[in-house]
Amino acid sequence: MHNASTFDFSTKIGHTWFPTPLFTASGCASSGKELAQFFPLSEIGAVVTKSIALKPRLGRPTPRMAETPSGMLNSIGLQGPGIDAFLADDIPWLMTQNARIVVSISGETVDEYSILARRLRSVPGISAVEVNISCPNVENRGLVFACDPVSSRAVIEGVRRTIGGDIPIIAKLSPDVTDITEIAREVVSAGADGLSLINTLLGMVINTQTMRPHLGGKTGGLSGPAIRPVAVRAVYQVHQVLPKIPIIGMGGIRSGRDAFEFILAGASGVSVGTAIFGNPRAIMDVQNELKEILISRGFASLSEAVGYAHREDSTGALQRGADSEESEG
Ligand code: RRO
Repeated sequence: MHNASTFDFSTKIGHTWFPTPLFTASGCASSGKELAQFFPLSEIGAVVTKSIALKPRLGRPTPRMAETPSGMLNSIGLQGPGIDAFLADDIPWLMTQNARIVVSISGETVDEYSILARRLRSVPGISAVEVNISCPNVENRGLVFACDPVSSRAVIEGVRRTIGGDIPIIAKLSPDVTDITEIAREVVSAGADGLSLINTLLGMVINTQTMRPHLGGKTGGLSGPAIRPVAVRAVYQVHQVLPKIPIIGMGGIRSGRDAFEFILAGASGVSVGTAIFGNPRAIMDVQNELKEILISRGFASLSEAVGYAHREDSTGALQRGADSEESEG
């Protein structure tokens, strides 16, 4: 049996190495200032920052959140300080924390993504750039680039060309498409080194007292355990067609067991998002639990477990004590 000191928990995206596969999910921890009160940010794989736009944005009208069965809807609308203030304040602060940093970017046009990439190119201390082409809360659904293979490719090609070869690019995709593998193939051939799967699903709540949409922006992005099977399915499908491409899996992860499910589906890393709102230490809890599960199931490294569910031979799973696995939940 391996133990905590010999087990290799590290993961890689492009040429960047992370000591653990646990990431914050973009948008759920801003730039990490609040989370840093609860644990040292350097102890997780990386902080993935809230998607940053070129200019400061106030976001959508309130209310911006709604509770839903086993989840929540958000309609933030890319509120944020804009790239200048972000580079002046957030990045230097994250560096004082010794955090690994994945910067998430969001543009309204293909050119805006390239301009953002140019701004990041020479900034030291950035481990990767997450290119968010799947925000559901944009004014015009035509701006959800990840719903269209041609637009997805154009954004990623532009960022790749601008940012050069030194910083890995992770494309964040939407589950609201007929075939997510088609978009995944397109962005990878355009130069993405990894994929974040999945962004929120477009949803809606109507207030039955007012008889009107609850959210100021009417529709919002659905997250939390309600979407976990959709996310696991997306990771499984994409890993099947692109087995060498690192995937960061996310969608309703609350425990090490949930994270393990994503790893088995084919994720090389996992992000915790919505769970942070209820438990700011959730990501540390998931990290410790996932490591324990992997060791107890006899894996010598995280990478050995990535995509295990795709193996046809189930005897390995039995040897690893599948009979005694805790109940699904
Ligand atoms: O800011 C948002 O409303 C938002 C974004 Br950018 C996103 O990518 N996903 C989401 O659920 N909300």
